Amino acid sequence: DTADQLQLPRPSSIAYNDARRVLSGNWTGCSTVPSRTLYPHQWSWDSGFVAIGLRHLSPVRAQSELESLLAAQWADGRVPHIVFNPAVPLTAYFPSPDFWRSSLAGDRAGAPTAVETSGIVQPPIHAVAAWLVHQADPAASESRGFLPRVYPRLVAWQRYLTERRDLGGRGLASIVHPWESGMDNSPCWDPPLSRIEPAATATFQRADLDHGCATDRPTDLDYGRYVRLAERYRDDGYADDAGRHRFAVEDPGFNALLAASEHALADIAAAIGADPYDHQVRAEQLTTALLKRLWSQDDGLFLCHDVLAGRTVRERSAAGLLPLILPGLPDEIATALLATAAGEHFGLDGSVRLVPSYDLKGHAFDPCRYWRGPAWFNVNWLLERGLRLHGAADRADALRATLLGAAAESGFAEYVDPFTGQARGSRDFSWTAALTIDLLA
Ligand code: 2M8
Repeated sequence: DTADQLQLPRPSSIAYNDARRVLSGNWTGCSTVPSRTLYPHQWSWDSGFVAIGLRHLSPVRAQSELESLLAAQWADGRVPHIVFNPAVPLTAYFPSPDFWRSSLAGDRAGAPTAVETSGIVQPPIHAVAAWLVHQADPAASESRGFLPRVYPRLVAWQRYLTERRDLGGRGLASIVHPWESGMDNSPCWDPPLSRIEPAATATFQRADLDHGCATDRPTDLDYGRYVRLAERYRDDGYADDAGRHRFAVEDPGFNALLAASEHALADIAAAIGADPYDHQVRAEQLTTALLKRLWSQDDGLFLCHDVLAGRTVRERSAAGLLPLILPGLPDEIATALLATAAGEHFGLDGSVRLVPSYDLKGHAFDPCRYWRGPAWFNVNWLLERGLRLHGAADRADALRATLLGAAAESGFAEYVDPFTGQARGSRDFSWTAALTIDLLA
């Protein structure tokens, strides 16, 4: 099928060609692995970012990236955070399908039986990605009926989050596991995680340390708690009824993507002749709830809320800047967020190359350790769009230039030291390559 081949790149840049090579190498035939070594299956929000890059190379592959993920959707609407490739040995990644046992959870939450998945979710970038994929080549999208096919699944996914996951009854979705934030070991999860009795390290075998440096990864204590929480959720049939969860946090990054996806669903609905009104209302409601519940005037930042403790988590994470992607943000909030991004905690005024995942001045800041300080390309790509949306074109241009430089120089690293741009984690990482292509296209 020649339509499925990667088209020749338009911009004749070395970075573009190298990024394209990374995406080709990580393509499995219907989706893309985040990394051949560290993450050999399909991940939910990774596929969203990957589709955003792939749309410039092959609209068919970009559509397939999203549709293969949505094909593993559960009957309750949840889109699992991992779709497992049955050809990959169980020992290649932990936790493997025999841990999650999704196909056995079929009755309650309606997990698919034809494919093994995890039972938790990740940030809902998917409707945003679907709309961008469509816009890149409307003819290719229309000829395959892409939007009418994905729209009902995306709606069910968003409704799972706004209805089943509003655990605080405050108009926002809660994450029930740190992995659901995509920012696994962010210091924001330390207080709510401290209440979780860790599973003994001897009861599980991490696979990540076979490929990653221990100082760049979460600790064994973190993993013990991740395992305990996931086991509980699994043994409870992945039920979300009130009172079942031991960890429930409202994350501004997750909810910003939820609201942005509701805006995208409004655009998709209008394009296929459905009524966009409900989506517009929900986007507005989510934005209002973010402002009312998570905005901190003192910090000039959105903060996480620990639902079970009924407390704000007083840690500054880059997730708190992500509502900048929302068009409906009041001017004074956008202005305050821009000032915070440029200030001493995130350094966008020139003291860092890329925005760190966590407060430069925070007690837990570590420039090497995963989501506790390093800069990530998806977060910076989202901020680049947010800066542009809110009139900070010069800053957006500067961030775009450093993003492109750091991505290529680091060999498309998973994450980098925010000051030096030194590569951390795995190389040839898919979303780093995909977002490079998007910025160059
Ligand atoms: C990381 O998370 C996985 C668990 O989902 C892991 O550490 O094994 C995170 O960076 C997450 O955001 C990302 O989606 C995933 C795959 O790239 O890796």
